[in-house]
Amino acid sequence: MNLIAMLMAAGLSSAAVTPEAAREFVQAVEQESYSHYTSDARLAWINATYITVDSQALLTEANEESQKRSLEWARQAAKFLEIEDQLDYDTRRKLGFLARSFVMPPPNDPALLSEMSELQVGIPAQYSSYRYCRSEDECLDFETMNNIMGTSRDPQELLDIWQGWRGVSPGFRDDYQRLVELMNVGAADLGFVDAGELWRSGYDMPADGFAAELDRLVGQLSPLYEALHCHVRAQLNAHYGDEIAPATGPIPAHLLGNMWAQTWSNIFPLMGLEEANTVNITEVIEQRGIEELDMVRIAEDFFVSLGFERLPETFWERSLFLRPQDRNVVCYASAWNLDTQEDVRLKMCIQRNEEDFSTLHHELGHNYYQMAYNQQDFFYRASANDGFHEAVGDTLSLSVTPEYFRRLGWMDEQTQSDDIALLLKSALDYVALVPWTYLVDQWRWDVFNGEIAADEYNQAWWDLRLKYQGIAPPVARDETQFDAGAKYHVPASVPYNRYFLARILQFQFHRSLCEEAGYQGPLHLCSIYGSEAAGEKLNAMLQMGASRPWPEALEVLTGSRQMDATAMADYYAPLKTWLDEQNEGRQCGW
Ligand code: X8Z
Ligand code: ZN
Repeated sequence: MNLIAMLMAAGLSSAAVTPEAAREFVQAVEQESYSHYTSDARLAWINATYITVDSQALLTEANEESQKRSLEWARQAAKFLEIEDQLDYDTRRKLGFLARSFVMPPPNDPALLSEMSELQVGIPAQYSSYRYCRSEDECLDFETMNNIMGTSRDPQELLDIWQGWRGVSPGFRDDYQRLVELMNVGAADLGFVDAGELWRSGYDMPADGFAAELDRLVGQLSPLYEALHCHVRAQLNAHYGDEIAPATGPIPAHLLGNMWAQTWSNIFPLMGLEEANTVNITEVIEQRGIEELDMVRIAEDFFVSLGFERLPETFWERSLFLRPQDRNVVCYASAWNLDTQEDVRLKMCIQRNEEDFSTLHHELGHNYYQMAYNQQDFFYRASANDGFHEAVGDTLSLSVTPEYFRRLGWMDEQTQSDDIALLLKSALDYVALVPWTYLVDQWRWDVFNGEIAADEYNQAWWDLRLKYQGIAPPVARDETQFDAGAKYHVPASVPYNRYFLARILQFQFHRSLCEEAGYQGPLHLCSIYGSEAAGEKLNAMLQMGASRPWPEALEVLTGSRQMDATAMADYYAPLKTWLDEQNEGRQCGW
């Protein structure tokens, strides 16, 4: 049924703005949205696992159609929201979703809308098709390059790979700039100041309040981050010397073990605690011959130990687990649900290492969330807010402890683990992520609101990285480059604050689940593995989906309605004390 027919069927005319009409409208639209969901998802899946001219063209067309539909619905929803005081809870909440759940707000003008749809598909396709040729006959894909960033200690090689990857983005800098303009037109057409305000408006609180909330949370964690930065910089200096890794000022971005210096655990061996008894998961994977699919099974087993069902057979049949050799795919890991029921899938080019072991828990967290809320109304088949979706699997990763390794038989009973080493390794990922996950959208918000002009993209990017992360580029950068664009989520227009929220939430979740599991002791040694009580508690929140404002979902799991970074700060408190001792006499900051 097309839109007009649907509105007629719902007995609507533009004049009928009544609670009854609003309810019927929401019901009809919910049904129609659902009827398009699977075919749209299949097209997106095909395009992500088979990037060709044809799959892109089909997806572009379908995008355009669905954007047009959403736009009509958003307009109508806005009208009904004028009488929101008279509406029942569900109608009001669902209308709110219809009016503002856009990441890429479509402009009213059909020509602009179509242009946007093309960029929306084309820019990520360019990103995913990139290879860096370091010699005439050696062209590298992203996974290979990221592996080198994680394992090489040769500064020349690191620099070469770091620069080489940044060849991915200059080619779409102009396209991105145009996309920003179009998104702002679309946001304005929907009644928002700009696309950034629209992005900030999806959190059951005023957009400004949300921005202030992030500032509060990042502030709670900055002493911990600065202590970590100070110690890491000193260790890098000891390893590489003043020329490569100066003892003061910002850390050069190519030395931290990751393409974007976002997680740092790959340089744990340089932290001077090599002798500590932590389990090196990469080594275990190699020594025990654990294959890619075995890694997925291990992550699945964790969920099963909490009382969740096994993944459906179709998951194993339909997922993409390895990078195909014969075609371009979007390798960046993501978890899908093709029918909002049981057709869940993973799309990932799994590497047999510790980083991907953790990413697998992250991705299955998405899939289990999707299945937990599949009994909700269609519009509520989403997470409480986007940070919740990103936090589930990472919460489980905090339970990957020595106790868990013992249960897997990866560590013998006698081996004593070193608490500081464990905490440091974990902080190199999760604490390092804090300023990074905060600043990516600080940059985008300022790009959207014009504070960062189109000819300042790169300078502004590095200013933010310096300010919040204390990181600097290893070679001079200029405006012919587009270093923000070298991060997947920028060309793919995936909002990034969700990962910041997830850092805060995962520690709140972990604390509550450990309590539920009856655990007593330091939280970094708690593993909820095998606790059905914890699983039940988690599931109680997951199955709510987006049906209630996120503070209520948070309350169900943690008893609190507030996001609170003290759970994270407390978790790392013993490390903070140790770092402060190490840093004594050092000049910290940058
Ligand atoms: O993109 C992801 C997931 C998919 S939603 C692998 N993450 C962020 C990133 O890699 O940049 C997880 C942590 C941060
Ligand atoms: Zn994710």
